[in-house]
Amino acid sequence: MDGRDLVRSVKAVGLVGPAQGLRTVRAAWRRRRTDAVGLPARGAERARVPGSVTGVEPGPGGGVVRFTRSELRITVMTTGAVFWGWDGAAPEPSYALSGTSPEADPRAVLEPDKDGGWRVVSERVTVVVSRHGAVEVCTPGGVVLRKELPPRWWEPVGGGQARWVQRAEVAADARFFGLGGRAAGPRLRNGTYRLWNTDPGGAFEPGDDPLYITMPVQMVVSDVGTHLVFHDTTWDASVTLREGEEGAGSGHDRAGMSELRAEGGPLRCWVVLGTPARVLHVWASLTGAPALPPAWALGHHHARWGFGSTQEVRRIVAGYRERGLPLDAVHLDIDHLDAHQVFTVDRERFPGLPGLARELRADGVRLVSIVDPAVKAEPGNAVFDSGRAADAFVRDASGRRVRGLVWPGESVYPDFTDPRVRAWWGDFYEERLAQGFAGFWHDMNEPVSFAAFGDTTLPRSARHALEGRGGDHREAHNVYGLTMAQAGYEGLRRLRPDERPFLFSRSGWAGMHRYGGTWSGDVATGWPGLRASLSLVLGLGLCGVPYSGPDVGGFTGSPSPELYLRWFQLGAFLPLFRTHAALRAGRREPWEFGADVLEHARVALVERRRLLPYFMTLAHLARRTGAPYVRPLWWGTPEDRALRACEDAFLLGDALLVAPVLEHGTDRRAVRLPRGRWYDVVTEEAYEGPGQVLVDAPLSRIPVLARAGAVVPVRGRDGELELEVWAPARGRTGGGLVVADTDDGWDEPDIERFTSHREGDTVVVRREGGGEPGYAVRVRGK
Ligand code: NBV
Repeated sequence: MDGRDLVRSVKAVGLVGPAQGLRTVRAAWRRRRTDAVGLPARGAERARVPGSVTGVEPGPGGGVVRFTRSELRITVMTTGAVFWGWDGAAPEPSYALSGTSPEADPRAVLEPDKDGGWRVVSERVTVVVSRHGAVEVCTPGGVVLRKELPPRWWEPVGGGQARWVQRAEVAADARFFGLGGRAAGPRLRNGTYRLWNTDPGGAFEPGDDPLYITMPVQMVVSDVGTHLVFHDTTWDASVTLREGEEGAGSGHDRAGMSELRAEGGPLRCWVVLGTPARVLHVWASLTGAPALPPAWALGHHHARWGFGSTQEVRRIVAGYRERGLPLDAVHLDIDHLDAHQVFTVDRERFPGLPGLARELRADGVRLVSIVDPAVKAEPGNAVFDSGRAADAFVRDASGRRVRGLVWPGESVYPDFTDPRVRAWWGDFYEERLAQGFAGFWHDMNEPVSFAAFGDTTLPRSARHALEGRGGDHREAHNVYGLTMAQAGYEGLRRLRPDERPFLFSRSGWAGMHRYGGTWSGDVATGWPGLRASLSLVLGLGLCGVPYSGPDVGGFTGSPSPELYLRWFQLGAFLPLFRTHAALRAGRREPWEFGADVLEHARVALVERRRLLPYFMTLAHLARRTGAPYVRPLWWGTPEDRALRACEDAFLLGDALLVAPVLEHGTDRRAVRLPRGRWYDVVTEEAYEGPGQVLVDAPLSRIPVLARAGAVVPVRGRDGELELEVWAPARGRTGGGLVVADTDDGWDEPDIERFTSHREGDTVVVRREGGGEPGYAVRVRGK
């Protein structure tokens, strides 16, 4: 047991109590024993590199380059996305891709390059392969964005999974983002980042890594260009990043470096270059469109572990109503279940749930249910009995059902990597829908099994179907949450075909956005946790997961009124706006922190409600273009190094810049502005970018600035959609998009486009193609 294990075992005992504590020790031993028997022993290994080029075979989009000890397939797609795979690796099968295979670019040509190498030339990208297997991805102008050195494999002498390492060089000024949800970002500093979905146990702070969602997706931004790189392997891996150094004109730059070491899986990679917007657009075309949340899910959600009874839920909802505070959803945590068992209800403390749901619904409030994957291993538990009959649970190498320890006690785990099991599990959402739930919150799906030491998950030797290919937990672990989300999403689509499912999941992997969003998980209450909340949302957005948000107020303990308020004010501008806290944590209702906080929180809630049409528009744009709602300041100008360094503010869509207060005792803060004119949305004072300005940040609000010329859809006093237009600077024009949708169904509203310009002192707004805007227009910032 090392130091980390000790901390974890103390935490585990703290969570489950002393009686369970002993069981976590037993569970840890059991997992260790299972692996001792079930995992292949690591014997002697042999190293391998590709060797030298022996020939080529041209094919659509590029072709295959053969080496003495491997072969490399390169395909450039019509979108400009580059795929390359060693040892015969092809794009499929893949958990990340959406299944609609991208089309190879028929115009790309494979031709000889200097020194015995080869290159694939296409309109958007050139890929150069050296004689020894280095792969350079270059812009059409010939600038190298990324150079992958020849890979190295270590192969077990007796056969089996090969480990591999792939090192890449990038520009000296390049900055790294992504790799899933990381608490210490969004810019990823030098260090090693593990790719293994992990419940940190207890609550996490910026230093805790990895967390619940890891993915081998990086966005790399440098002066010469932006690219996204995706190493498509689900296996346990780690990425070491080292930013480069510039030799201050001496010509001796040290390149940036990114090295991926994987415990197995195919060595294959996607690279997309272009602007951040283009890169994510292509990424969404490869991996599928982000799920569109129903309109209500863009409002305010209130959750808590431990409401404890329907009376308490009614009291909270009445508290919001009596104070005139908008509320759209209430989330019930595991305490509403019968002895923590999934798909059950504690009917004593939560009697008549369907009635409660109807009552809340009449007030415009939806109920959301937690769903944990682990099933209590007890005959008589309906899910267990049915899953046993359907052979739905994960087994070990000797064929026994793997048991873990979670909230309901001894539990078994559905194998969501089996399509049959996904269909079986999806049907259980019928029970939830019958209880009146409208949305679903997937938790503990890393998956977690409490353990006093070692990994708090399933044994690495546990067997999984992996879509019929068969394999073990080393390969399936990282996609457990993703495939559970798929099961839930597809089940809901069958059960309620007319409604957009609302689902968000703690764990996931590349591609999870097809099924729903995510949230921060158990972020520690404290100012560092507040900062981590923003890091997670930004980083996930750059990996293609646009809908997320933190536990406002933090998961643990009791935030000071100031911290609570600052968190609330930030949360109001993030896609998932949810207050939540742990069982024994302090209150999180806006009225529990004094009259001032209540009034300031009210302002944030009312502003969120006013901005709902804008959020809905951003949700539609995310689905159609892959662009996240929340974007780093460098989104439109990645070559601006000062913006690249800025981590404490963000763009919400094209129109707004939000500068949250992330420090105690602040009433003014510095804000970095991208170029152009920006208006403080409250004072209407105009600032000119690029540059840094000092802006008031009194307790009553965080600075929000609107881009001059922006046309923003908002909800007017009568509830009708209006256009809020921020005056363009003289001689400039502006505009904005609107997707008017208040629905929860599948209608495809049009994208309406508007332009703004000045005629003398008058600001004129036109619908694209000419004509009146068709909505009330309110001009601001003149
Ligand atoms: O279900 C209880 C909690 C939940 O409130 C939280 O949001 C999840 O992240 N859950 C974790 C399990 C217990 C964590 C200590």
